[in-house]
Order: sequence, then structure tokens, then C-alpha cells
Amino acid sequence: MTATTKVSRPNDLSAFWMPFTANRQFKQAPRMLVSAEGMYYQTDDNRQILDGTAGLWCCNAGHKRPKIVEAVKAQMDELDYAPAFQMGHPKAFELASRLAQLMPGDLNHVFYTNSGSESVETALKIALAYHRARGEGQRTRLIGRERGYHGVNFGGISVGGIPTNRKTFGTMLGGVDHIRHTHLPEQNGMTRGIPEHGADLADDLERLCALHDPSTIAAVIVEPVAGSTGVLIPPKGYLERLRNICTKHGILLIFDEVITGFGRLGAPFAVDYFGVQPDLVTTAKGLTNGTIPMGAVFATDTIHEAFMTGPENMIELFHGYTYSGNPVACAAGLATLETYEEDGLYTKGQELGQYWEDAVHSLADLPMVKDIRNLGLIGAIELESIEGFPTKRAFNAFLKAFEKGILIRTTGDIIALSPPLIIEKSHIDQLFGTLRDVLKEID
Ligand code: PXG
Repeated sequence: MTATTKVSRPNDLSAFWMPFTANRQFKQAPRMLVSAEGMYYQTDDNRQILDGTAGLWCCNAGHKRPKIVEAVKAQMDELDYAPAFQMGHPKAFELASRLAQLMPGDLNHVFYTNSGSESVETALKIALAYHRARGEGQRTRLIGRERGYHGVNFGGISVGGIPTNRKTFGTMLGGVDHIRHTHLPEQNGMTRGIPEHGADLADDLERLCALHDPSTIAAVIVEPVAGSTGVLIPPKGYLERLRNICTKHGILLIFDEVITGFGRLGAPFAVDYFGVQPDLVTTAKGLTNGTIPMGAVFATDTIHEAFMTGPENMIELFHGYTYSGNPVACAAGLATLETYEEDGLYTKGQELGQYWEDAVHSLADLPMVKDIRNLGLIGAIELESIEGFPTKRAFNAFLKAFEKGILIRTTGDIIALSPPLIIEKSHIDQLFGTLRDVLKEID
């Protein structure tokens, strides 16, 4: 077999230990994607699958975008790799400048990683080192939120609040605590957009400040909109309140924008959308439209300046990855930003928001639908669980949907939708028309 042979039906599936997958179940009936373009994947049995999830919340401009494809090819020809430490290449600087321009406020400094998980570890480490650099090294506690998802590395699962992602992995980081999640189904059930009730849940941070003393707390990390847990939209005024409490106590606020970044809400970032300014922002996924692994952490001028002291020959932050600012990833990132701008994708969530919201909530009449949530181009349909078999109903919906030509994501018994931002009304009709049929047909 030559390197370019297209493998569409491998004979042996045993060697690849698949991530976040029921391996044995999958390998009995594999679901193989072999190509993609625009809004559609193609399967190995030549079926077109409408992408309702932008891959895994990452292909915001859809698939096989010519500009990105060309940029990656050209970069491979020009400069494949450059050492990330003590050496530079032009595109890493160019991309960082463009990202800093895109991000509002004084979040003007960009640290490159290769994934959302690494962005989270990086932001947590910067927060700790920042306080130490300013002579507040006693601020070592990190606060997350119940039901939060911050990737799968040790810092991320420690501040994260997804029980299954934590329970088999030991004691994790010490000195971590969690504020309450924001899900209030009784008060906010079936809300369209931002829920009315629950801003006071931010005050739970005051409880932890009283318990630990705020002078021991380095940072609070939250997803502005919680994604992986099944889409929880922040209650009206909640993020502002969290910001105020952090400011009051000198605690850094980190927004994990791995899924909300790059247009998902109808603005470039959740920072724009909510008008709340954090101290650090983590991103990945949409940064390169999912094509080449890359993440970026944004830090404010104040944080960056705190490190730029001492002798100039000293490394200011002992942190980084072999592939931080990889040239091919940077080329993909630059072409991605251009594609988003050219296609007007940062505001697509506003333009289509109402149509999308109406479509998501059109499923409310189906008997097994328990709750529906939406914001920007995100939708979630929470199903009643089959008694004794949690997750089974949503997973059955996922399988049936794939059979009928749409790709959806499920977590627990929640269906999460996050299509490429190039989606059109006809695709929305197809997505929800098919999903309605699916939900009528499954048990
Ligand atoms: N933070 C947040 C908020 C995320 O959503 C990560 C960090 C980790 O990113 P990496 O690149 O290390 O996977 C994520 C990832 C889903 C789903 O369907 C969500 C993610 C990944 C895969 C699936 O909800 N989020």
C-alpha cells in the first residue's frame, strides 16, 4: 500500500484504541467517514451526512475550505517546522497579532498550544505564576464549576466537574474547589436563549471565598456557555456577577472559550457576546477550523507585563510545547480567520439565530422531550431517560440519525447541535425535519 492509498475499509480495527468511544460496540458496526465538503460528510458506503455538529464543535467554516487547504499545502512546501523555543517564524507573530486584534479589550497576548486541554493547563499555570510573580504566591487555589468541561488533562479534570471524567483518575490536583452549576430546570425550563433565573448562583463563589479566604484563590475557570455537559446557557447577569466577585477579591477570571470562540454565539467570542471581560481566555477548535491541531491562550496586558521583569536573558515563563505555533497550524489559522471574515461567519449566529431557535424549539411538542436550550448556533434537546438505562435513548437517536443522514452529538440523554456556521435555512430544515422523524421512531 502506498502512502496515498485511500483506506476506506480497513480489515483490522483492533489496534486503534478510540477516544471517548464504546470501542467494542463501534467495532461491531463501524461508522466511517471518508471525505467531507461544505456542510456534508461522506461515508464509506457513499452516503451524504449533514454535519449538525461542525465535527466536534470545530469546523466552523464547514469542510474542505479552499483557502485553508491551499494555505496548508503551500506552508508544507515552504517551512514544515521551526523550533518553538528560542526561534521564531513570521506566521506565528502574524497570527498572534490578528488574534489579539480580533479579541476585545486588552487580551493582547497569545500563547500557543495544540488543543483545548493544553490551553486550559496553560491558562491555569499562567494564573499561578502570575500571582507568584507579583509576590502573591500564596494564591494557589483553583476554582472550577460543577458540570464544567475543561479537557482531559490533570488540571482540566481537576477544575472540571464532569463526574465520569474524574472518578477513575485518582485524587487529581489538590487545592481545587467548585462553585455550583447553573442548571435550574424548574425555573428556566424550555427557555429560548438566555435564562431569566440564577444570576445569584455566582454568589456561590463568595461561599468559597469565605471558606478558603480569597487571598488563597488564584483563579476561577468557567465556560461562558457550558458545552460538553449538555449545553447550559448562563443566566442573565451571572457572568457579570462572577466578574465582579473576582475583581473584588483579586482573583483571575478565566473564560474557557474552546467551543464558544470563533463565532459560535454570533460574535467572535463570548467575551464580545456577553460584554464581560475575563483575564485569560482559552481557545482551540475553531482557531484552525479543526484542520490542524492548535489552541491559543489570550492574556491581558497586565498579566503579560507581570512576567516581563527581571534580567532580559531570563526565560519569563517556563512553559511551552514542541508544537506551540507550529508553522502549518499557523498557516491554517491565518487562512481560517480570513475565511471567517470573508464569509461573514462571526455574525452568522445573529442573522440565523431566530430561525435556528424556532427550529430547535419546534421539537418541544414531542413526548420524550424534557427541555430545550439554545444560544447563537447552539441547540440542545434534553430527553427523558429510559428508566434504568440512562444515555440509551439519546444514543439510539444518534444511531438512527446517522442512518437517516444527519450527524448529531449526544451527552447523557442530551442531544447537542452546533453546526458549521455556513449553515443555511434549507440545512436547518433538513436537520430538524430528520431529527423529528428520528425522535418519533426511537423508543
Ligand atoms: N474546554 C472546553 C470548554 C471544551 O469544550 C476542551 C476544553 C478540550 O479541548 P480538546 O481540544 O483538548 O479536546 C473542550 C473540548 C462535545 C465535545 O461533543 C466537546 C469537546 C470535545 C469533544 C466533544 O461536547 N470539548
